[in-house]
Amino acid sequence: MSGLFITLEGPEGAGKSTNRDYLAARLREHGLDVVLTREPGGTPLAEKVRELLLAPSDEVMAADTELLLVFAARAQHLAQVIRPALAKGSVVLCDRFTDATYAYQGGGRGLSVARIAALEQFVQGDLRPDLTLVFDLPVEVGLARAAARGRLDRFEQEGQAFFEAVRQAYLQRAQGEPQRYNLLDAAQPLDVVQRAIDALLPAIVERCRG
Ligand code: Z5A
Repeated sequence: MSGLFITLEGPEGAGKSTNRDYLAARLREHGLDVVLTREPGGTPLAEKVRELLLAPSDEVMAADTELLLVFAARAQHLAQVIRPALAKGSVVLCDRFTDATYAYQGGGRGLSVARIAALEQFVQGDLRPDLTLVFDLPVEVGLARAAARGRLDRFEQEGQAFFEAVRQAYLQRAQGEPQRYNLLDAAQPLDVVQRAIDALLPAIVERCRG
């Protein structure tokens, strides 16, 4: 038995967590076993790495350090949560995964795709998401949603140009592999976004059962 690995991606405040919970509820209505998780994080150890990554600090974190921490957390998450859940046939819904690395460390920090791809292969082997929902929205809309939550984390303190590069990296990846990615307009009201998710449900359920 092998499950289905679905990731949710997009810039800040795009609605990934909100819609991950919504999709989980819809899939459970169909009797599917769903595991909800997130990156960076998803295990106690990986959540500690997340704290290191998100905490604002006077010491500038080198881009390579950031990249290695992201993949260190991912290795733990894969070993403890994602691979076991897929092996028992669950649907894994993960809020961010390696597309975020291409977007933030690649697009945002300017690290090369080749370097990220080498670590991806090292840590994941051939495992890739079966389906990725990309929640796209203008940077200023997402930042306004994030700011409304209060204190900004280390990434959220970056400027507009960083987030524009992140957004463009997501869009490029989605265009490059349309069979894996579904691009959703996350600037729409939540009920409109969720109707778009509803439209994807039959195909997702069929793949889970297939
Ligand atoms: N990161 C990285 O650099 N490299 C990596 O490989 C990985 C991650 C995996 C933490 O991620 C950071 O880690 C992230 C990149 C980096 N950078 N930052 N910051 P995160 O996913 O935890 O952080 P986040 O993107 O800031 O999450 P978020 O702001 O919580 O966004 P979200 O999950 O997409 O949004 P949400 O919580 O569902 O919604 C935000 C608010 O908007 C909330 O009040 C909702 O009710 C509202 N909302 C949602 N959708 C709508 C619509 N459609 N209309 C109106 N309002 C809405």
